[in-house]
Amino acid sequence: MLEKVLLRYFPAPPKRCVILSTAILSYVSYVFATKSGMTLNLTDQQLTQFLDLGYLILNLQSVAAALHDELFEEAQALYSMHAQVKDKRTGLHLIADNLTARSRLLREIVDAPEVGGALGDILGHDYYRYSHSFIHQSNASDQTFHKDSTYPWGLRAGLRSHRPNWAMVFYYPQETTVELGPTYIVPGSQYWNVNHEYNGNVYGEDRLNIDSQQTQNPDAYDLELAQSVKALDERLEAFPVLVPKGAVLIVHFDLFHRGSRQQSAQQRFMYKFWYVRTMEPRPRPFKLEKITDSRRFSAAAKVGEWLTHSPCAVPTSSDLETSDEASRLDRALRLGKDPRLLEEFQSNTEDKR
Ligand SMILES: O=C(O)CCC(=O)C(=O)O
Repeated sequence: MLEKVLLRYFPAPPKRCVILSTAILSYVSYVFATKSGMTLNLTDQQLTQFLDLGYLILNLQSVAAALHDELFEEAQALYSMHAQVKDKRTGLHLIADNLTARSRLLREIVDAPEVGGALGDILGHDYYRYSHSFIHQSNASDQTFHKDSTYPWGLRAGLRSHRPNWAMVFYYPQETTVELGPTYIVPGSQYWNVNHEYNGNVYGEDRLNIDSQQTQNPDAYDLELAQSVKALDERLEAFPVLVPKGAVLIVHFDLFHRGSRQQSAQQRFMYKFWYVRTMEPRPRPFKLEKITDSRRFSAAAKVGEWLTHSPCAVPTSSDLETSDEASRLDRALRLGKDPRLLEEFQSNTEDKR
């Protein structure tokens, strides 16, 4: 219908009309979805934060507070059943995978308009919830910083991408303090890498200090973990996600993060979900705002342009000198079409890419 109207008033070649009408329709449906209250879309500031720092914290105003207590109890019950089951695989199925299919209460969280709006803006409105999910309980151990494997259960497969083709949702059914063992994240680390693509390695979680063992002295280990972040990039800094009951953390799939040890008798649960994009990004109005580390500007702008079809002004540069990974990436993205770079990006070895 829209195409017919456009053809009557703008007698352009049909292909151009189709492109124009698709763009207008996408824009109109974006505005309609935003205004109608079906989802709560991200502001430019929130989307910029996601592109820059790789995470967003959402408080779900649309959900009754009592729901979080019920989901805390549900996690507790599943973990006590898990402790009693002898067969490891059966036990694991109680706390992992297809969790939303088994819990009506949990569906209220993932279906909340705040979650749907954010995921719709990051992954496109036809996003898909992958079957892998997990209820994490803090325990006596500290995890090392890692990116989740690109295949469930720690296996190595697929490629990482600056573009948000995948994202994770962490949901906390209780207020989370340092004593309870919060998740630590490294804001901005979604664009920096470690190379673990050596011979025969099937370990998919790209861990920092991969061979490290938790020491007896927790303070010394905290320091070692903080130093592993500095070794990746001097300007990166991890922080604990201390959130009120019922908060949701949305993270870029490649953000470095870790679980931390429990320092109190109280339990802490975190429900984790993986989400995936199923369609190319559609146009939406967007203005990139301030980026906290100028070395991330080109990456945020390039990904922002791809994600929204709105221009984000990537400055050009002809400097190919290398120093730290952050600056190399920044220059690479500014150079854009340099054939030497395209060749390196298509290399089969992670070192070169
Ligand atoms: O338990 C947490 O807070 C984090 C768990 C985690 O890092 C993971 O499952 O990848």
